[in-house]
Amino acid sequence: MPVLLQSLITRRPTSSSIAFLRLRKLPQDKIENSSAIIRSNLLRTINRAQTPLLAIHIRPDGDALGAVIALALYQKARGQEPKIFLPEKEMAFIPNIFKKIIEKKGLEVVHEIAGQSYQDVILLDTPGSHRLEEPVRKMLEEASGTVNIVDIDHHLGEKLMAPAEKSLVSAKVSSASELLFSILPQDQVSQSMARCLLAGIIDDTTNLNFMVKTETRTRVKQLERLAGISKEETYVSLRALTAADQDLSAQAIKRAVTTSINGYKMTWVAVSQEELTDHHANWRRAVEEQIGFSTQKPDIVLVMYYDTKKNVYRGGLKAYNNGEGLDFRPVAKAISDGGGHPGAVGFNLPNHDPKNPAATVDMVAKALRKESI
Ligand SMILES: [Mn+2]
Repeated sequence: MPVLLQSLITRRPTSSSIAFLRLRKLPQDKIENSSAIIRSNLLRTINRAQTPLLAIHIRPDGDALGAVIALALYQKARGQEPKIFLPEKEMAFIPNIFKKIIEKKGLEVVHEIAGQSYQDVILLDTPGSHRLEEPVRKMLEEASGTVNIVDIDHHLGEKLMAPAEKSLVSAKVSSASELLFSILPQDQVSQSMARCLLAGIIDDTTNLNFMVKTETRTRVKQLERLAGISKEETYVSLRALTAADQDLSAQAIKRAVTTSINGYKMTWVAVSQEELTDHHANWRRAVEEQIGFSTQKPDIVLVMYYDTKKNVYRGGLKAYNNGEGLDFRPVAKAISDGGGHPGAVGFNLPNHDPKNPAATVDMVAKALRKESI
């Protein structure tokens, strides 16, 4: 065996290699890190950054958007020049409630980073660097050490993306929006900022049905006052629900039926072709998540409905509560060559009789049992 290899294998740590290990910056996990010192650290950096880049996670949800837009509004009002990074392709998916504020307040959104250098980067609602948009991740990797990174997040367990003293991480809040609200000076939260923060909390909590923490309700009440709009109105505009959607959702939820499958609680609801008009658009997600996040705590939600675009009855299975972790893909495949994600699948129901939805439920239940769910 070559001497070098031999020495590598048999090497014992010397005193200098131990010192090296101690000095080396080991990757640290995101743990609760929200002391008063961290909060004031964060606010100081937020207040000082002259032209920061603000970035959020890929495929941003309402919480990420609400938090990043609220922060941009706050900094802009103080005379700073924040830039929000959002890929061009995401622009079409930004809910109107946010789009209007970006336009009305003239917030700067950038789609590229190439060539630009930023002294400060503020990350929001992003669990780890694998959830950053590619250009942002690349820039942070290349500029390692020279960029001042700040992180505001409510996901624990992933790797830190900023130094611990610049990472405000807390799971005592519902959302990044709530966390940001908790550090901003109350008298500097404008109506537009409040609308964004409220929308962020309502999106992550599905209208306060999920992840509600000790102070969430109080903060939502404060934000409703500052925003001059209720959480219900916010939920409706976030989900882009029409009046017809709201009526249908309410009716559908009332008639939902719960049954048991191999120890899992499955709640189902059926919506027929006759119930749907041109005024219905986004009712399905509202029905499904309001059932899923309800106090009944079903593990599986089955929605059977007429798909007005595909002109066929379809079914959707979604996992909630104890059902999280189930894989419905084999079931969707078996029913009618359907598919999707493990916990959320769709499939055609060519033999569905809207007058007898229970028969379809039996068929789906059989398929679920057969795939040993
Ligand atoms: Mn979030």
